[in-house]
Amino acid sequence: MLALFYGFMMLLSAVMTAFEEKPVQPEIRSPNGQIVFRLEEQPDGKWCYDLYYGDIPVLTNSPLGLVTDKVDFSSGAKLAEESRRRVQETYRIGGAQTEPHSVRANEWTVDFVKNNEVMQLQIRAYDDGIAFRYVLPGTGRQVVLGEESGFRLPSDAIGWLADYAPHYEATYEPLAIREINEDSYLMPALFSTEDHRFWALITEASVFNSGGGYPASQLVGSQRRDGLLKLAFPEEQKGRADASGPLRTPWRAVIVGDGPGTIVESNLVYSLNPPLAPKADISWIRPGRAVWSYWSEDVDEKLEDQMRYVDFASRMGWEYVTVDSKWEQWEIQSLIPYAAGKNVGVIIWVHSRDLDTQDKLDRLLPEWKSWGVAGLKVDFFENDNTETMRSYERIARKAFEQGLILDFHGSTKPAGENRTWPNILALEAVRGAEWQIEGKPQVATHEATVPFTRGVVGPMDYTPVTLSQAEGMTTFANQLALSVLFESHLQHFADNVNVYAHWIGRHFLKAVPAVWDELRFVEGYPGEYVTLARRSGETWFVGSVSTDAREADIPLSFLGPGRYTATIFQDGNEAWKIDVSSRTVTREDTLRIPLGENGGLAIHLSQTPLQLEGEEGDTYEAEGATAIKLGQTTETVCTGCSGYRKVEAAAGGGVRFSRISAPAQGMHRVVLHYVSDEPGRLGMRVNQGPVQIVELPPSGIGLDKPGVRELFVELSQNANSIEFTALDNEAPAIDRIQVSPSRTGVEKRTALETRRAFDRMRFDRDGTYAVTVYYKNPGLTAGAVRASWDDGSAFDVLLPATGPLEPVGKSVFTAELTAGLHRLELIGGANFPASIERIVWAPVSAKYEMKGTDSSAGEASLEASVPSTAAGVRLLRLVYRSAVDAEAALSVNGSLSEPLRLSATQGEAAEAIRSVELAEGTNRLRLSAGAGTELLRMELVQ
Ligand SMILES: [Ca+2]
Repeated sequence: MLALFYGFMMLLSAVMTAFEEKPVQPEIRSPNGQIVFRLEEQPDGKWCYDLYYGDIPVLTNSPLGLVTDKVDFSSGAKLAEESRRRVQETYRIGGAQTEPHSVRANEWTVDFVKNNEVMQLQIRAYDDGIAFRYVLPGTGRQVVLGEESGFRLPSDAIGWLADYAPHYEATYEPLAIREINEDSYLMPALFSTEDHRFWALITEASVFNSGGGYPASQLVGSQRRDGLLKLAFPEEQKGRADASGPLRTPWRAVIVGDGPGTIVESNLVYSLNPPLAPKADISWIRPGRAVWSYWSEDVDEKLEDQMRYVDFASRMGWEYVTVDSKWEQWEIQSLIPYAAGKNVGVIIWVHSRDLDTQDKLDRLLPEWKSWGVAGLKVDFFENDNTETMRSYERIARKAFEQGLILDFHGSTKPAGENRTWPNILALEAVRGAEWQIEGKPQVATHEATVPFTRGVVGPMDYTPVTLSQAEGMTTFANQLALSVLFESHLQHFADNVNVYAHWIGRHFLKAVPAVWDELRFVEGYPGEYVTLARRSGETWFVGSVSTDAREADIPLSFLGPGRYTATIFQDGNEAWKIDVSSRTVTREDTLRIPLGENGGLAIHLSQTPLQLEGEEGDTYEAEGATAIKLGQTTETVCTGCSGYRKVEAAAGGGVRFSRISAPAQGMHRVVLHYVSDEPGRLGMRVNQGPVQIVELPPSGIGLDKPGVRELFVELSQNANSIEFTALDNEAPAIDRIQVSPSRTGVEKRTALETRRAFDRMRFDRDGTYAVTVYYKNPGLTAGAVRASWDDGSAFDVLLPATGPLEPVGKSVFTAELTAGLHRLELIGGANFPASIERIVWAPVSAKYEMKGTDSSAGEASLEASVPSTAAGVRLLRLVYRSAVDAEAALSVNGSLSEPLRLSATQGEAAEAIRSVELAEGTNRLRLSAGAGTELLRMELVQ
C-alpha cells in the first residue's frame, strides 16, 4: 500500500536470485523472512556480517567485534555457543494515553571465545530492521577500549549525513557514498541504494539505558572511500568505556525497507529498549503542548508575562507553560497555583550541571516537586561520554520517582529510552527553530529531511510553528504543517502568544495533539517534500511540506468507514496567507492540493468537524470600520498582525477606537498590539480625557511581529473611545486592541493611584513571613505604599529613594499569615514616585522576642542576647511608640550600626524593621532611643 504512494517504486522491477548458490552461512531472518543478517568469517580471522533485504545486499563485509583490555575480539575469535528465541512484545509510545502496539522479532545470541574470554553477539531481526549488540558476560570491571562495528554500504548508495556535533544541531546533506571520507557523522544516518529502491537508517538504541557503561557513538567514514562507516566513540569519551559487568553495549540498529515509508514509520529503537518497570504507574504522565515565551520575547520573564502565556495556553486547551532560564523561586511559586487554576502545568528550565550528581537530584527534585512543578527542561548536556549517559539515566529515574516530566535540551539524540522512562517527553538534538536566523535559505529543505532522519528516533524539541521568522523562508501553512510532521510529546509552540492569538492556524493548533496512535507515510523524498498522516483516536491529521511548488497527492485510504469532514489549511496567494476550506470526504477519495514554494499544508480529518471559533475579549482592528483615522495615517500589510494589516501614523495622527462596549463601568484591561523595530511611544486618551504617554519597547526581531502592551483603563458602561496618537514621526504602528474586564493580579496605573496586586500567594503553614518589596524609586523623595491583605489588615510600607545609581531598592515587612492562598495589594497614592518590581516572601525561620525597659524617664533601651546557629542576615522588628519623629541607635556585638528611623505614632504602637548581620554563636543586641520614645519589644524574625 505504501509503496503505491512512492513514485520510484513503480519504475523499477528487479528479480535477483544470484545468491542462492552461496554456501550456507550462519544467519538470522526477520519474522516475515525479508531481512537477513548473515555472519561470515574472513580469511584473516575477522568476523563480518552482511545484511540483505530479500536478496539485495544492503550492507556487506561489515566488521564486528570489541577490543577489551584483555582481548581483541575483532579477529581470531571462535564461534562457540549459540541460542535462539522469539521476542513478542506490546508497549506504548507516549504514555498511558496512546494505543499499545505489538512487535515481534527473532533473536540470536552467538558466543565468541578467545583466550578463554567470552564476548556475546546478540542479534535481533524485526520486520523493519535488524540490530546487534555485544555483551561481556563476566562480572567485575569490564573495560572496552574500542569497538570495531561498521556498516559497509554498496558503491551506488546515497547518504543523507550530518556532521557530528555533541548537540546534534546539524543539517543533513545528500552525499554519494564515494564522497564520504574520514569525517565524523552523527546518527541517525540515512541511505538509499539501488536507485532509491531500498532505504536504510543507521542509528543506535538503548544508549543511556544500557547500564551506563557506554558512550553514545558516531560514524566515521573511511579514508579509502570504500563505503565503510565505522562506529567510533566521541572525542570527549577519552578512549575507553568501562562498567561493572556484565557490560552491554547499546544496540546498533539498521532500519531497512523497500521504501522510505518503512524508515519513517519505524518504532525499532523503542523495541530495543527495556520495558517499563513492572507495575510502574504512568497514569500521571501527561504529554502535551506548551507555551514558551523565551523564543519570541527573550526578555526577563516576569510573572505577569508568564500569566499571560498561561491564559493563552488555557484558552487553547494546551497543557503546559515552560518558564526558561531566568525564573526565580517566588515567581514559580506564584505562577503554579495560578496556572493550576487553569489546568496548566508549569515546567521550569534547569542547567544540567545542577543535576549532575545523585546528591543534587535528591535535594532539588523533591523541593521542586513540593512547589508543584510539573516537569523540568534540562539544558546544555552537549556531551556524549559515559558520564553524561549515566547522568541522563539518573535524572530520568529520579524524575520518574518524583513524578516529574522531562525535556532534555542541548542533549544527545534519543535512542528509544523514553519507552523505559515515559516521563521523558522530548529531547532536542535537532537544529530547531532557534537556528532559523542563520538557516534562512535552507529551512524548507531541512524540514523535509527531518521526518526521515532525526524524527524517526524519538520525540523532538524542535519548537515549531514560528511565524515571526517564517516569512521569506517558508509559508505560514508550512509552519502549521510542522505541528503534524514533527513529533514531540511536549510540543513547544515557540511563537508569541499574541501572534498565535488571531492567527487562523490556531484552530488547528488547538486540536493537534502531542502524542499519536498511528503514523502513515503518505509520500516524500528527503530534502524535497514529505506528507505524513497521523491518527489520534478517530481523528487524522495530515501535514505536508515542500521546497518546490507541487501538488500533494493524498489518498485517504487510511480513514475509517463513513464520511469525514476535511478542514484544509493551505497556502494562500501570499506566503503569510492561509486559505481554509472544508469538504466531506470518504476513504475512497484522494485529495490533491497545491503547495507553494517552501509551502505547506495541514488537514484535519474527523467525523466531528473542526471548530473555527473565536477568542476571549473583544477585538478592535486599527484598520477596522469602527476605528477612526486621525491626521495622516497609512494602512499597510503586516504578516504577523490580525487581519494582516496595521496602521502607521505620522506625528499628530493616530487611531481612535470608537464604540468600545463595556458591560459595566469599571477597570478594563486593554491589550495594545503594535509593531515597532525601535523603542517608541504613543499617546493614549480614554473617552477624550487627558493624554497619557505609553512607552513601547521594540516589538521583536521580525518587523512584522506585533508586540503587546497591557494597559488598564477605567471604562464607563456602553460606548467608549480609546485613542492612540503618534507623538513623533516613526511612531509604532497599531495593529489592534483587545478589551476585556480587568482581572486582578496585575498593575494598574492611573492618574490617581498605582495599584499592584499579587494574587494567590501561597503559604504552606501558619506563621510569620517576611515579605520583601523590590522597587524602583530613582528620585529623591521617599514613597509609601499601603499594603493591604485579603483579611482586611493594612499598613504602610516606606519605599525610601534609592537614587539613580542603585536602581532597585528593597523594603521588608513581616506578616502573620494562615496557611493557604492570600492576596496582597500594594497601593500608592497620587504622585507616587516609585514603581513596584516584584515581591518575595519567605517563612521566618526563628523568632526571638525581647521585652524592653520602661522609657518613662530619659532614655529607653532594649537589650538581648541572641543565639544564632549560623552567621547571616536576620530581620529585626522593633515595636515602639513615639511622640516625635526619632531615631533608635542600634549596636550589634558592641559595634554601632545604622540607626532605625522611627516615625511619630500618636499613641499607637508601630513597628520598624531592618536587617542585622549576626555572627555564629551568641550575639548581643542593644537598642536605645531618646526621651518621648517607648521601645516595647524587638524580635528577630529571619
Ligand atoms: Ca490589524
